[in-house]
Amino acid sequence: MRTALLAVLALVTVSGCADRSPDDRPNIVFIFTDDHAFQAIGAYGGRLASLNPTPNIDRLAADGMLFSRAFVTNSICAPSRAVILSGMHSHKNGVLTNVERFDSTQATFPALLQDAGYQTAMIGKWHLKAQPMGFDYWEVLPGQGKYYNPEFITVTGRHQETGYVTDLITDKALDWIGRRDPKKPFLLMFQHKAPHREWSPGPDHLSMFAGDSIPEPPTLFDDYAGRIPEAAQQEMEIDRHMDLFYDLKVRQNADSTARLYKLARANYNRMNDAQRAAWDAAYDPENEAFVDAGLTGKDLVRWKYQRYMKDYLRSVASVDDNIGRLLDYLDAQGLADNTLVVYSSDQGFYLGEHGWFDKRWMYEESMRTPLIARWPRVIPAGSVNADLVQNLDYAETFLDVAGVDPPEAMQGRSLVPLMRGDSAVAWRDALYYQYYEQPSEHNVPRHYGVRTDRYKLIHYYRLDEWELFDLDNDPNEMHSVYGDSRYASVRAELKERLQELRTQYDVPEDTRE
Ligand code: SGN
Ligand code: CA
Repeated sequence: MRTALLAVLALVTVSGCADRSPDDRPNIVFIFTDDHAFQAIGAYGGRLASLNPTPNIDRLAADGMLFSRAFVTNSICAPSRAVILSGMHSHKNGVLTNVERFDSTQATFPALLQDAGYQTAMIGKWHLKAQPMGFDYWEVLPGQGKYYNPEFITVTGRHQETGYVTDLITDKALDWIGRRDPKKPFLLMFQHKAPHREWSPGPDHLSMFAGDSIPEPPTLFDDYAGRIPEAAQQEMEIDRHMDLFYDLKVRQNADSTARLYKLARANYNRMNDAQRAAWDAAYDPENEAFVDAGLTGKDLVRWKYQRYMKDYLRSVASVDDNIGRLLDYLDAQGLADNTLVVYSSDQGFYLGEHGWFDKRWMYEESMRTPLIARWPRVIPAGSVNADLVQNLDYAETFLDVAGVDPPEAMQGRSLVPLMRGDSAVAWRDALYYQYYEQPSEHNVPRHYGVRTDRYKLIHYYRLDEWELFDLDNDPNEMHSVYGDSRYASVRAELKERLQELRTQYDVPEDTRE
């Protein structure tokens, strides 16, 4: 199949057609961030929207389609990336947790697009351990990467650059688009490190939101009473687990563990003199006032939440500015009309909901992910789609856009019919989810489950505990109704649906240690 396609392309080139009529298959720009919660995107509305955090991402939504119910299959970084590249669930692509190395030789959509004559590039956070494959050009951060003066890896080795990571990744992306062969379509994977922990803002945004009070979520002081007992034993609370120095930049009052203290010092020491001077000027006065105030209890949690959210939104603001640079560039080059631009993140994130930061759980804030697509030739401007879509669908979507047949083994579905606004398309009614990374940082138990339009059933399979949420009555997932007799038939139906999905996706028992 691939060979046949290559032969056709070779013929086209040999006969000179390519010169007379350029290959006008659509370009694809995949903008991907790390841990960007939909709650922190203006176009998604919600309690933070009035702060106007993302005017450029919102521009994509205004000119394209916002998917209001987009989810991941496994809410953690490397697994999400592997699902996106392979179009298969974690148990099929081999990356169950952040620990496994991605097998880059398996079929991925970039490699298939490259075979089909696309120019392909991967720039920014990769996080899959193996060397990237299927790209004409790649330049990636080692592991998580650093915010200030980061190292990059290319095919020739590793080097360090001066500057802020989000700006540098954008410089490289624009540079690559400028260097490509304009006669061929391209795929650009433009993948940011921000706004991942430790949420270090760039030099242009250090004082943003300084005088603002960020609205709190209603569940900031959750007591976990309505959930499995282990919900109270996670290690991702703003109160108990967020570090003053590493996470919140209060070097004047470190309460750090040795590990986090070392990380915090290393981040601070990476900055050059000018960067550090700007940093200190922004943080020191507030930090000193904080130390003097000697806050405790809920007041301390509230202060930590404010500092967390401001740094998170500042990191997002830099991403958004840089997306603006990219969109302006596409406009200026006349590329916007025939380019599918997709905005997404590797999963959602807790912005204080349930008192948390981080992700991993099948609860809405982390199972959901932002998904916005602009493609002026196909997608009606300002449209919203509420179907249950997943990161599992991206690979087949991109192949469809390029007119390439997906391999049999891929498990998602192309979103192109939804993008066209085709209301006749029969869509899935349930999503499968599984999280595997336990024991691990943040102490979230392994679980799998099903989410439908209205309900979510979660099985903590090593604890043999269950939760069931009625999302219409309890959108914040505070009270599991698993044991409520009024939900007996719903529970039975969902268990059956869960089993069907496990069969459909060919999910084996997780017998790992
Ligand atoms: C680091 C962070 C965690 C985070 C994981 C996974 N800790 O280990 O808070 O959950 O990354 O993030 S840190 O103290 O080292 O910052 S992921 O995006 O790679 O999945
Ligand atoms: Ca991540």
